[in-house]
Amino acid sequence: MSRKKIALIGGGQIGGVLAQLAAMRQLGDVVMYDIVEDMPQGKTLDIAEASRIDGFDVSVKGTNDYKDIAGADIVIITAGLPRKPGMSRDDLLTTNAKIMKTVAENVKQYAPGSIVIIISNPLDAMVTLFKKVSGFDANRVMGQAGVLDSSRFATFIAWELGVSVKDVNAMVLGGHGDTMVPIVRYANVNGIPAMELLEKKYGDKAKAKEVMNQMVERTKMAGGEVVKLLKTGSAFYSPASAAIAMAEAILYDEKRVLPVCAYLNGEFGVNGYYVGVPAVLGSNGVEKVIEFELDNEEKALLDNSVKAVTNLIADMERLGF
Ligand code: TXD
Repeated sequence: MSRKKIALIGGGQIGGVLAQLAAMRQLGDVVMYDIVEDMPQGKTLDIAEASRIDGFDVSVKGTNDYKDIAGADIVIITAGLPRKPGMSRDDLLTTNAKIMKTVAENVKQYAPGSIVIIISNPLDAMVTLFKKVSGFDANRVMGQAGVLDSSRFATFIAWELGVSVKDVNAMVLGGHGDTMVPIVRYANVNGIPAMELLEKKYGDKAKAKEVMNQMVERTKMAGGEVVKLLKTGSAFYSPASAAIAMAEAILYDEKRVLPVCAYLNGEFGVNGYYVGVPAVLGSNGVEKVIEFELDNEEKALLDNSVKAVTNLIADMERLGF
């Protein structure tokens, strides 16, 4: 079996952690592309020089030439600019859509057999545009949001209940924005409903609900909480970990059930849009979207989130993409 190849488009904050994690877990040979001259070469040289210490023997290389991504099995995209002072949402959408269009054309040309995980914001729009420009089948183009948002939710529940986060299962669906939908009803600790444990802890249903609501709100705003503390950028360790978990599920054909920004064909009543839903990830990418019954409140929240996504896509189309 030949070694797998992972191409990273964008060698910024998240790209750097992706390269290090992919190397340390020996997922395959890593190529990091960025438009900034020398920077991806410098970052990957730094990572490669730790190989003796960390004990990995995959190759880690940086490049400014798309030719070097040829033959990639997985492409993870973080290319794009963050919002700068004075920049409107439309300005950012236009800038990043231009970048994503170029990225998609090059991935199509140089890595036509790859499976693509997109991280760049605004996520739901960037995934949609990549699929449109590349013409790749929907199962081979997905976005990362839910794995991270769910991990944040699980982390807050674990802290609140004083249990290991390894035993907490929690899922967040919907678009990657303030309208995301943490599914409280199914949040559990090794199968025991988290709400039941909160009620036991506080001996009061109303108080338990209030504490859960606080965790739901913190999850929705978790990206902003990190931005506020960092002041010069957004979260980068955890988004990289999330995308690596998705890449592993694909490379090792794990059939993991993860919340993924996936193309919907009528599932959850949505047709022709990318939305965060549980899906089976394996060697064919998004192999199956898993539908389940939502109660009325969850359904209303998901509809609201889908509306935010359709508005975003309409904005992008209005801007000519
Ligand atoms: O969960 C999620 N999906 C996210 C998404 C969580 C956190 C941050 N999220 C978004 O990821 C964030 O809003 C950004 O749109 C991306 C990447 O975040 P990162 O923190 O890595 O941004 P950087 O450090 O600014 O890196 C972006 C890199 C930088 O090195 C640029 O030189 C490069 O993108 N860039 C390009 N690469 C290739 N091709 C082109 N055209 C290009 N333009 C800029």
